[in-house]
Amino acid sequence: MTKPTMKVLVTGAAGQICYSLIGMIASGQMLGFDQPIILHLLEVPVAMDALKGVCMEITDSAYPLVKKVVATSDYQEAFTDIDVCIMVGAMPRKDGMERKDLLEKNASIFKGQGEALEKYSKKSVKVLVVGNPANTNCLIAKTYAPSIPAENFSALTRLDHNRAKAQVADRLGVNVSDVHNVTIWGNHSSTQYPDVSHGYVTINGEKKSITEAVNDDAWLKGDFISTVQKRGAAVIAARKLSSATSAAKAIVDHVHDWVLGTPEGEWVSMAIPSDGSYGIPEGVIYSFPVTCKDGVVTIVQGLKIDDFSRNKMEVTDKELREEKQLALN
Ligand code: NAX
Repeated sequence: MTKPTMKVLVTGAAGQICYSLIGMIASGQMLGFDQPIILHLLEVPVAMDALKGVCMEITDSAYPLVKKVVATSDYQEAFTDIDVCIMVGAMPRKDGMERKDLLEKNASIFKGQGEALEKYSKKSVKVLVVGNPANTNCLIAKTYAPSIPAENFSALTRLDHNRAKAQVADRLGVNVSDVHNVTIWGNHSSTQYPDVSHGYVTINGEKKSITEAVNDDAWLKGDFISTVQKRGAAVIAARKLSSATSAAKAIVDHVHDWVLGTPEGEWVSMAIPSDGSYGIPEGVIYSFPVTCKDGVVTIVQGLKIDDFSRNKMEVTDKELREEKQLALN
C-alpha cells in the first residue's frame, strides 16, 4: 500500500546547501524510500529565477517519490499544511556586520516565518532550523508559533555530531559506524562542547570507551574539541564557501532519525528546547544527547557530568542566553 504523501518545505531552496539537500530528500534518503512527497521550495523574490533552474533539475532527475514541486516566495503557499519544515534560508553575515545586527536581521526573518507556521502549517509539523544563528533563530520561530508544541522545534547540531564521530574514527583508524554515542552540548557555534566521555567504539567486535581507546586525554580535551568547534571555519578557509554537502547530509540524518527513529542503544545530538535537564534552565534551544522513537524526541538522562564538562556546558549556555537577549531586544 502506498503511504500518504508528506509535504516537505525547504527554505533558502536556491542556496548552496539546498543544491545538495533537495536531491537527497527527493530520492527518499530522508523520509524513506517508500515515502511519496510534495516539495515546497521557498525563496526570496530575487532568487526565483535561480530556483526555476533547481526545479528544472528536479524534473530532469525523474524522482519517482516526488509527486509535485511548489516553488514560491509566498509564505501562505509555502507553509500551508506542511509536515516537515527545514529552514535553511537566512541572512548571511556580511563584511562589517556586527553579531548583534546579524541576530536582529535573522530575528525578523524567523519571526515572520514563525508566524507563517502558526497560521498555515499543521500543528504536528516538525521544524528543523539550519540557518544561523540556528539555535536562536529556532527560538524565535518557536516563540511566534505558540500553538505548535515546543517539542516540534529543533536546530541542527548533527553536522557537529557527525564531525565529532569522524574525528574519533579517523584518530582510531576505524569506520565511523563503529563510533557511538558522542554528544554535542549547547550552541551550534564555536562555544559548542563536543563530548566523547560517554561514547564507545567497537574494535574487532569488542566495545571500548572512546576515552580508553584513544588513550590521550590531552587530545580529547584539547585539539579534538577545537577541531570540531572550528571545522566550519576550516572548510570556509579551504573552499571559500561554507559547508554544504556535509550540512545537507546532516539535515537528512537529523530528520530521518526524528521521523523514523534512532537505532536501539544509540543516541544522536539535537538542539531542542531545554526542559531543565542537566541543569540547563528552560528558555534556550540547547543541543542534548537524544533518542527518537515514533516521532518523539527524548533527552538521554543520567549521564555523569564532571567539572570539565560542566564548565564547558555552562559557557555555551551563557552564549545562548546572550544571543536570546540580543535577538529579542
Ligand atoms: P546560501 O547563501 O547559499 O543560501 C541561502 C539561501 O537562503 C539564499 O538562496 C537566499 O536567497 C535564501 N534566503 C535568504 N533569506 C530568506 C528568506 N527570508 N526566506 C527564504 N529564503 C531566504 O547559504 P547556505 O550555504 O545554503 O547556508 C544557509 C544557512 O545555513 C546559513 O545561515 C549558514 O550559516 C547555515 N549553516 C548552518 C549549519 C548548521 O549546522 N546549523 C551548517 C551549515 C551552514 O553554515
